[in-house]
Amino acid sequence: MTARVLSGVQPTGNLHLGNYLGAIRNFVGLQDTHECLYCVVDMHAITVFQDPKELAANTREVAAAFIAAGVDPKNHIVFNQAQVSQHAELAWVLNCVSRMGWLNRMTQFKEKAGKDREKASVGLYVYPNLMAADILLYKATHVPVGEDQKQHLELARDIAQKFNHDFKAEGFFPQPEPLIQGPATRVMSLRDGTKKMSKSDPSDLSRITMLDGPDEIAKKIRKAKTDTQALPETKEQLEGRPEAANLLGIYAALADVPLEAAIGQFAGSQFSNLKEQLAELAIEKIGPIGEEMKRLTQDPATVDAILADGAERARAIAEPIMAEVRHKVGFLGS
Ligand code: AQP
Repeated sequence: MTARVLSGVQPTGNLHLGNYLGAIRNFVGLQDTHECLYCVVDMHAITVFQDPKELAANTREVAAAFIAAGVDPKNHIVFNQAQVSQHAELAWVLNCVSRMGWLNRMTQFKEKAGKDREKASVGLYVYPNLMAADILLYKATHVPVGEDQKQHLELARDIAQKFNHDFKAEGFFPQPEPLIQGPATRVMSLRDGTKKMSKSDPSDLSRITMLDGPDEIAKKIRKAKTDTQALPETKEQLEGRPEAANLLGIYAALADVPLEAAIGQFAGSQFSNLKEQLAELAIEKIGPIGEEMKRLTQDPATVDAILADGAERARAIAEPIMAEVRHKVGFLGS
């Protein structure tokens, strides 16, 4: 079986360093060894209301981020989910395979729905089934994601297995493997090292976005929360020091060195030294990607053409697999 990669990012605005280090950056390296499909998951985004105009702009922005980071839309596939209707179609079938008990365990739903669960959309609840459909529609074997998506990936594996079992189709859907890579698989908020860096955090200072300029990047790192001790000498000493662990993890990921190397480099020094060098490095690595994203989004027709072309090629892979699914399920006319 060909090793096929699929991953997605939601166009919900405020694309940040966590999305980049946890996911998008890893998309790039996989292109040499795998056939890759990278998807702007606009259908996932609407599980929480999105202003239609903003959704369209954010969809182009995420596509631009993929390309600016180094994804090659000619040799691989970049598209937005809503242009390939088979995602929705397979998601319905998988809604009927997946179990309520499985979804009830999903921590992301609990976090996002919060206390007022009754008011959350049904889409938010079945989101992991749509994510399973995204992956299985292409029989993708590998899924590069941040740590927070691990549970959804495990669910996708369970759904694949149950579909194969229920429809007596041993080996039809492969078991997708999560690829959770690098020293920054869970980038934390700059304001609170125990909270994930996230698009929806009300504090702009909590995240570095891909469109931040040098001054904003430097300011956010300068203001990042710290503790009162000097930086540790060993990985074990990071225990109970979430802010130190986060800043050193980000530094290691951006410098492309193991966490141990970053710890060694700053052992015993003050946070101010780490912050200064981290700001310099982040500006050097993120700045040019943001500039290229801005350039690309100023030319929406080109981005739209890339997405349309990607969707056409995605459909060509998806439709024969979806046709087999219809047939296995017993839908007439298939
Ligand atoms: N903080 C993070 N560290 C590492 N990886 C992260 N990812 C997200 N946040 C971090 C990874 O980015 C990819 C795309 O994520 P998404 O578009 O599904 O968005 P999300 O996880 O909903 O992003 P946020 O920022 O967490 O949004 P909100 O605020 O809405 O909850 C995924 O591979 C994800 O693992």
